[in-house]
Amino acid sequence: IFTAAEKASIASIWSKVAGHESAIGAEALERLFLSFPQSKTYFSHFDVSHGSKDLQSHGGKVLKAIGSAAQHLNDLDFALSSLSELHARKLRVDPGNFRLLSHAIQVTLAVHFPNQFTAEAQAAWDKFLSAVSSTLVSQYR
Ligand code: ZNH
Repeated sequence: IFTAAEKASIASIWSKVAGHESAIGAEALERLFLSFPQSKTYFSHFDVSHGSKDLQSHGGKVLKAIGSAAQHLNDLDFALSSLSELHARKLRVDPGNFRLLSHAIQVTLAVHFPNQFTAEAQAAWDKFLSAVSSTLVSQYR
């Protein structure tokens, strides 16, 4: 459950990201892989060098999924149901990695949008990305 102020913070930062999903997503993944090398093990089939096509393309997919979640804050379970199924049934990513990716995304937002990324916005994004992460791991068993 998000307050009106949290929803406004999420929407305001998302409006800056929209249109730049691949670049922001690639940077977030690069930060994840550099800071937490173990997270790279899921992507052994990727070229993870700086700015690679694989980073751009996968980063774009991840950020677009987050953008679509940002549009469905009241209904994340429904909005993310097929992605939850994919992560639980097929990818089986260790749930701890979601927190690390959420952190890398927040650092990337902070670097690009310092004026928008206030303490309130950071708290709202942290809550939002945690909610997305819990939804994506909700079908694990
Ligand atoms: Zn994930 C995939 C989203 C987290 C790993 N993903 C994916 C996709 C998307 C996503 C959209 C695509 C799908 C299709 O294609 O259909 N993710 C996401 C999100 C998140 C995530 C939103 C949070 C927020 N992931 C994650 C993590 C990890 C992962 C944390 C680890 C580290 N994913 C993954 C993989 C894949 C995916 C491995 C597959 C890739 C390829 O392409 O191969």
